[in-house]
Amino acid sequence: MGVPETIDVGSHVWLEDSELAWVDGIVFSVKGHDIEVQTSDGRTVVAKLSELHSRDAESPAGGVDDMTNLHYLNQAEVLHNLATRFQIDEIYTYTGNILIAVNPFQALSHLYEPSVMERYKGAKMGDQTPHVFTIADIAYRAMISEGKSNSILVSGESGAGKTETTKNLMRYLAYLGGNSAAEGRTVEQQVLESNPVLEAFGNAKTARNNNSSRFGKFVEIQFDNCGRISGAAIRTYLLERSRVCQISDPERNYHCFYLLCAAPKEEIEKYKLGDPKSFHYLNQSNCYELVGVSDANNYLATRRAMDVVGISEEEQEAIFRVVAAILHLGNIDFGNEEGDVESSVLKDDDSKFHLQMTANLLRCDPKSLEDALCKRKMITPDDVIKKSLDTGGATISRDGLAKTIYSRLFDWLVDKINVSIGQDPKSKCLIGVLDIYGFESFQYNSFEQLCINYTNEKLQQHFNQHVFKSEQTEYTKEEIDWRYIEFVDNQDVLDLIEKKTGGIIALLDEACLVPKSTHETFAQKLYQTFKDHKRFIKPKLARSEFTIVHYAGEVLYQSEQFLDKNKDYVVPEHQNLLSASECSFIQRLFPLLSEETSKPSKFSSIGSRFKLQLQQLMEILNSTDPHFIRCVKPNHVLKPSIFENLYVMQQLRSGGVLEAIRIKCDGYPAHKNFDEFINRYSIIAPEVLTGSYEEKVACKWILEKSEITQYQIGTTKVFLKGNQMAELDAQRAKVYRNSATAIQRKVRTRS
Ligand code: AOV
Ligand code: MG
Repeated sequence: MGVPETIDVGSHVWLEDSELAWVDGIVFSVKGHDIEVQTSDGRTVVAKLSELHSRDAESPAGGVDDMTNLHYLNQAEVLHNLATRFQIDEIYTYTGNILIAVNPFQALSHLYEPSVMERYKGAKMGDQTPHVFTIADIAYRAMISEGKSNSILVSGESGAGKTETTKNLMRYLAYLGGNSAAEGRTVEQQVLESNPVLEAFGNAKTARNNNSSRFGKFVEIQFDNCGRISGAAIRTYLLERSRVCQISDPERNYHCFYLLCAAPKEEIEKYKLGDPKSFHYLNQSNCYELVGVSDANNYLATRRAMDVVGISEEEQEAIFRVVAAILHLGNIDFGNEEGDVESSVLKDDDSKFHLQMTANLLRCDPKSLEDALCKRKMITPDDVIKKSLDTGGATISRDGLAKTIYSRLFDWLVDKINVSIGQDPKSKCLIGVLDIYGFESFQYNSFEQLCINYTNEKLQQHFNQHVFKSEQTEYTKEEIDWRYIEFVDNQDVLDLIEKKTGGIIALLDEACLVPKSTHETFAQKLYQTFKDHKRFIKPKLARSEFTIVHYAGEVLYQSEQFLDKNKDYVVPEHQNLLSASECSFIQRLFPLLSEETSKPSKFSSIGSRFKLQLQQLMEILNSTDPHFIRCVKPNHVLKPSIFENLYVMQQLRSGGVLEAIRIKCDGYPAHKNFDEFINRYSIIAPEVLTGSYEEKVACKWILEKSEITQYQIGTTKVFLKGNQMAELDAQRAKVYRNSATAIQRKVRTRS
């Protein structure tokens, strides 16, 4: 892309560099294929033509708003443009109609003030500096004028700024569609305040992001005929359950645990809490506090947000009581009675205290809780017996209970918010905003990472299809002269994961159903099945690990916990314990099940359900007009003003931004049907309308009269380069102006 074909001495160039991606320099001499470049950092380097890109030495100091307007369109210029803008806090840049948002890692509050929203209201792309508000505004106007649902898809890797961007989009939509005359809590307030509530329970500090979303979210904002927000629905996807009882340094558990430990004194006393360091579920990591964040303030803010979304005082009390119970539950340890390693008992007085506390808070019987943790009912041909679990089994049982309670609590919150905001059954149009966990590649990648990365593959394909396929299919259909642009299609990765028979999820389900399977037999099955798959790698000497070559890079997965994590199964002892709780809130989290659904043989697959949810999401997205925002993380250290070139470059490449730029510019960004084109522009050449005329010929004539070159005429449409439509509009406006002046003159001479 953009490599010069020949080069002269004195040319300004970008030179490939292993550390900076590109350095700028000037061609000093050309000897055959060897080009000597003097770089701005004082080196002389001999390079090949293919290692150079043209550099625009006269580029505007503040960069350009839209990459498609770059004088030289190449990777180095694109990167330089983003970096230049980033240094002056211009974090938003368009690439055609895709918005690129670089995370500033500092509060730029002047960008989001109400007066700024006012300014962006109804403004066209290009009228104002690029902004998320423009994207929201365009989606809103398109929805009103075309009566069609729109969606805004925010993507980018973990910590790139998706959630913050989504919140700004929602604030702006609430501003546009808000009902200032309404009394009491408005729908839009509830929609906005659902964010802090869900973040308290579904976000946590990870190695990549201090406020990482550990669930996916699609918010459908519904509008009435007048364009006012009339309802909303929040769908969430796969909360990471393992975090509740397992974290590693320097991560944290879900925010709500730390918020509650920082609650006012009465609550701490009531729940017998205290220092987060004293709880096993929190002290597996050394990180307790977040820089610049007050858990105490956030606790109060979360309670206020809960009020707004319609969670009653009693419900809030029950929610935090359950959160406290989980902390105490995690501190119950198990030991053996002398000489009996097969069974387990409470380890010490401390464990007895925490058991008592957990039972109190969950409003259940302490002895039943102890039995539910340490014993299992076994059905033999003759009898039903209670078998003791060993200490390992009891610990797994304890953690399983904690995860189940927490995920039921989270689902309850989402349902409650949905019921309280309410859906508008009459609404015909919606704007969907998608904020889903970004691509993840950690040192240890488990089932959750597979699901997260699978989601990102799906969305990447949607983006590809939209930007690339739709554009190219159109050109081919219209039989215009068009060079096919190659792009990396990821259908093969998707097949690898989701294919109905023989995909990874299907094989995992199979393994979960066969009693003797282990993660190793599962991995062996993968190795056999995908021996020759381009996107699957068996690492040397691996027994249970595997690598998937994702669109955004390779990820090594450890399969140890895959089988367990894929099983959505609540132990009947836990179910019975909690459905008998004296607290109606907890009872409702665990409604009684029919005998059929509570059988252990009834396997319900989390992976398959997730796959289905994703399919449904894609169906919704496919029925809407999409708008894309690509978030970019400028550095690994989460600090302001640092722009790591190579890291940004990799994100632009893997996110398809570079190819999107190329296709936009190489192709014809503006398309118009013949009749629409004639309707709009025949005023420039009215003679084309006389008598019977052929549409195609008429279009051609209008274009020639306007002195537009390089256009293409397809079988039903006219295709134009980026700025040609604006040029035609300018000519059309001029004709109107002239005729208006002529009419005025006539009127004046008559009177
Ligand atoms: P993510 O949603 O993309 O990650 P976030 O939206 O949580 O990332 O952004 C991470 C952090 O970057 C935020 O907590 C802010 O500190 C900062 N940030 C992002 N955007 C802005 C902005 N526009 N202005 C100021 N600061 C910002 V993940 O949820 O991990 O994939 O699963
Ligand atoms: Mg997020």
